[in-house]
Amino acid sequence: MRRPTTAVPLAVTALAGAVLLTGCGGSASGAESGGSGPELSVTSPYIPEPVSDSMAAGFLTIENKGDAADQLTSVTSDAAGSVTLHRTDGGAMEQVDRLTVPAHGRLVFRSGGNHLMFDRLTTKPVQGRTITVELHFATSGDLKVRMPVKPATYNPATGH
Ligand SMILES: [Cu+2]
Repeated sequence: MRRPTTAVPLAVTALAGAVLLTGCGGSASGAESGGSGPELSVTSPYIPEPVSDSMAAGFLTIENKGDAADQLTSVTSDAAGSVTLHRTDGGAMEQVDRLTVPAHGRLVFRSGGNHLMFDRLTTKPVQGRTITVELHFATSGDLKVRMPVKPATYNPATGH
């Protein structure tokens, strides 16, 4: 759990601000033209069996076929005391309050990038089990996702 240096988050914040402004302009014009709003679906959820008894990471892809962006604002699960959103920037990981699912785009969680972080596990994710999480979105509301526990070395690209 490395914390980024002070210089990194400042640069990241500036960058994220620029992206956000562009995103706002896009969704505003989408609303004016009577867009359909976000249409979310989840693919390839999984949790690699963790070494730790208390912590685990989770990965999935959230697709948005709609005309408006949405924001993943929090995640909850009966299997963990807390689930937080993390992103990885320049090799350092940081917790974030929310992540954007762009219109006609996707938000990808993958090893070495964005991930869900399960803390204070109440159910140990053992291979073959399924952990249920609830994703909370700013616009779309709640989405329940069943995340299968895969081997620690699982690679979603190969399915092994
Ligand atoms: Cu993390």
